[in-house]
Amino acid sequence: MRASRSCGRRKDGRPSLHISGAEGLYKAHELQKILTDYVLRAVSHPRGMPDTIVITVEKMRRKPLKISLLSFSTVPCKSPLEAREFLRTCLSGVGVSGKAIRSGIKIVTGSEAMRGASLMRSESGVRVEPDKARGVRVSRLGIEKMCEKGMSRRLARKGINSSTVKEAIILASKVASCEGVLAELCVSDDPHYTTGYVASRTFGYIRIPHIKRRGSMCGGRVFFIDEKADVKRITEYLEEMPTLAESCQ
Ligand code: WAQ
Ligand code: MG
Repeated sequence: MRASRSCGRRKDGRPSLHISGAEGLYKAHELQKILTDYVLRAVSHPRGMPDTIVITVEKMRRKPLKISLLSFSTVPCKSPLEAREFLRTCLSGVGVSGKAIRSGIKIVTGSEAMRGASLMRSESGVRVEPDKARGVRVSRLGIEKMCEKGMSRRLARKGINSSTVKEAIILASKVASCEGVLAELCVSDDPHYTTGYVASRTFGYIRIPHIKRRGSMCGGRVFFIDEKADVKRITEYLEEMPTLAESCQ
């Protein structure tokens, strides 16, 4: 699902403002409920009322690839400044250069939220996503029923069993499973949602409270990739390969 609002032609040539997006892999009998949920989500989003909602439903013709769900944790963090210190340490620990980290922070704190994510070379900090205005949109991702139950139970114990957190962990797990991706940085574009995360195969999914100030419309995602990684192969995997998270710790 993608929901947007037209706002005249903007400086960058983009005709509309991104409001909300969502995607998943579901069984046919779940379709009616999911469509209702997605429409409701689009029309009650804190970024505002959309004037266009596009929903695409596709039958998957290949079996989803089984991937493992990342482990998750939360760091105690009280301010955007502390958040930056923490995410710098995590990202440099997996080989992302200071330059790339600075460029990544610029993207997720910019007010022009993209619909998708930026792909960034982890040494040079060069952005290589094919469409800079749209970004790469991770799609065709789901979670196996038992795995979801286990995850919900563990999140509920911490009082954070929301669809925002669950969808973010599922997305981060697919991104981390992609060969050539080192790490991800995410800040929600919802003005009231101030918890972001960093994720990687090495350190899992780490939630970072107060990564942005309340009320800010900024947000975004950056996938840091190997300096020499094949951009086309990564984009195809993230956008098109169906994946199902299944193994839960
Ligand atoms: N593929 C690529 N990028 C995406 C996708 C996607 N499927 N969905 C969103 N983005 C990008 C896009 O640039 C958005 O502006 C940005 O990410 C933020 O999206 O554990 O809600 O849907 O409490 O606002 C983190 C949860 C929530 C932290 C993240 O992101 C926690 C969130 P949002
Ligand atoms: Mg959002």
